[in-house]
Amino acid sequence: MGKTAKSTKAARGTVACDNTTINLLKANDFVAENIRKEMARRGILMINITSSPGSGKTTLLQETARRIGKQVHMKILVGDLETERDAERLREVGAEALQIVTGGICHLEAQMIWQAIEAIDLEGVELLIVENVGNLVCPASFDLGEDYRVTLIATTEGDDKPRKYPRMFLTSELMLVSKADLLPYLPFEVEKVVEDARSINPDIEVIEISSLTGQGMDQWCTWLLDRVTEKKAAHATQQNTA
Ligand SMILES: Nc1nc2c(ncn2[C@@H]2O[C@H](COP(=O)(O)OP(=O)(O)O)[C@@H](O)[C@H]2O)c(=O)[nH]1
Ligand SMILES: [Mg+2]
Repeated sequence: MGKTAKSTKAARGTVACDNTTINLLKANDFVAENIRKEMARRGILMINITSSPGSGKTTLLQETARRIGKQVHMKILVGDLETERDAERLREVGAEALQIVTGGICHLEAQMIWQAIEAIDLEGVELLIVENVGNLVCPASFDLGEDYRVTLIATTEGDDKPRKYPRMFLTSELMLVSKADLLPYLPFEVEKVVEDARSINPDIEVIEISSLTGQGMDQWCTWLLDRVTEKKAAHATQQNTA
């Protein structure tokens, strides 16, 4: 390939828009903003759940669906590199879940969410939860158009993670210290994790939870339901002034 041909060819992972090439993250943010507008138009609260693999995201969502699935119309999108396993686990407890298989990509991107929401019926939905691919690194950089980002840190993964993966904690509104039932058996200091997370993001809220014993589940469900109420109130105000 000659030099000229090379220079006019859009690089992989870029979007050519008129004469402007928008880089991958800018393109992601453009789609994320459209998702945010669509969710605002519909009054749907959107939550992006992130964590390392195995920190308890799907188990938490199963337990959440069991507890508030009848009070609030909820749908779940769940991302993984391969398999439909998490969506199946969520459907087993009566949740409406759609699996996004990324085919090897280590995070969800806004355009994947856009495609997924076109494939599901959002009529009457009040809460859309996205379980991101298990990874504390890449998902931190991709805005999905969510209202809130919630990051789990499990007692089993060590209390040094916030400082090692700061961007995830910087961009999250809520940190759930999961598998709290295992605290008596592990060298994990909740105070240290909270201190480290707040040194990065002073506003981050914290709830200790255990999907197994139910510890913190009422607090988490109340947090979610309060945000659903706020979103609906903002939607109603917007419609009245339109
Ligand atoms: N002890 C304990 N184990 C948990 C808890 N939540 C999840 N697990 C276990 O942790 C493993 C990974 O959970 P999963 O929900 O699949 O994590 P994900 O990869 O973040 O979705 C499973 O074996 C769960 O049974 C919890 O609160 N306490
Ligand atoms: Mg999972």
